[in-house]
Amino acid sequence: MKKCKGCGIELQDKNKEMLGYVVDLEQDYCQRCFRLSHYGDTTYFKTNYVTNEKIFEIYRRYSNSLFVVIIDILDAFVLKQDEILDCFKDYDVLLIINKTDLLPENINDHKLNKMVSRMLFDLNKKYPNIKAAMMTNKHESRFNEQFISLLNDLNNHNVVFAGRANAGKSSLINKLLNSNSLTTSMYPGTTLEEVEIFYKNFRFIDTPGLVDVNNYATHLNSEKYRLSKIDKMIKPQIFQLNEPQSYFYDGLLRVDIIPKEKASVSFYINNNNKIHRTRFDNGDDYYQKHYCEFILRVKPLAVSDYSISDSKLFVIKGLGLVKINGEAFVSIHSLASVRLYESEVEL
Ligand SMILES: Nc1nc2c(ncn2[C@@H]2O[C@H](COP(=O)(O)OP(=O)(O)OP(=O)(O)O)[C@@H](O)[C@H]2O)c(=O)[nH]1
Ligand SMILES: [Mg+2]
Repeated sequence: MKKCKGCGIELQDKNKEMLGYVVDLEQDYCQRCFRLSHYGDTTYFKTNYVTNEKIFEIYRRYSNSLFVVIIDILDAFVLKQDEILDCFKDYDVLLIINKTDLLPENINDHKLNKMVSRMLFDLNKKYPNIKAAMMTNKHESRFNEQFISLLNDLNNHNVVFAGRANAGKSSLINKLLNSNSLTTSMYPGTTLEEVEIFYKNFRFIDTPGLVDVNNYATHLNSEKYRLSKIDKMIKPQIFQLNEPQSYFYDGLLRVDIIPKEKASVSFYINNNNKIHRTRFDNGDDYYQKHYCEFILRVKPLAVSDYSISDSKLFVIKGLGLVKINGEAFVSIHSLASVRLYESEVEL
């Protein structure tokens, strides 16, 4: 049985419409990987192929390995409230906080180090199986060297790269190998099966990504996902307010803020999308008038109310962050199927 070198799917030359299709079984990459890598073509994306149960089965098969668990920095803000690390509680874990290059400029290395070490200190109490942690994009030139030396210290030659879909697992292995052999893409669900790669004295195992039902990505169509995914260093959009205001991020998010006196709100979202602001009294009107823009949404927005007294950071997974300063009453309207998180980490 021959498998695709990019995504791990079993290759077949019988059915063009099915995953794993190749014209000739001599080929190393399936049609889906080829078209995805060369043309960014997502026609062959089947969102329901990978299930978490199937991934847990893979993890169990490699239970004596070291698990390199890769976390997107924007998810890392709420790692303590997230259940992802429970999936690895029986395994030795090397935690990688990835994509720190997306954070805005004002979060310098010092601030980031402080944030991450505080978070790890707390996490380690609950998860003593986290043996080490690293951040990517910091001291990038020495990352590979430091990573390999850490693997040698941890003394396990079987290394599974695991975590949520799109966290950057396959990209990280490519970076370590200095190659493009694994298929990567901006869409979640790229890797379909485990892929084994031998490197130096290690056996690396790339795995498909766990589906996160609390992430906007799981609920958006590919067009809306592409437009709202944060893929560059965030430039926050900041607003001051001393009267009630409503803020709209297309049809994806609405934030109503009723300040006691003065307040400010910062949106950390994809830079190409502009937040629309209107007076709170006009909020419902605006929402109705622009409803057809919001039709791309697959689920209605649900409202969560908060009374805040100084500064609060809300994490809307897969969409961004909203930071509010000041004493205020806040209503956040987000996709009903997505859980809102309040971050304990200060930005
Ligand atoms: N900005 C930034 N983007 C990254 C980084 N690492 C990976 N990416 C991007 O994140 C996206 C997902 O990368 P993949 O390597 O395909 O992620 P994955 O975890 O293998 O995804 P699945 O196979 O779907 O589970 C791609 O668009 C990568 O270019 C990083 O450090 N910084
Ligand atoms: Mg992958």
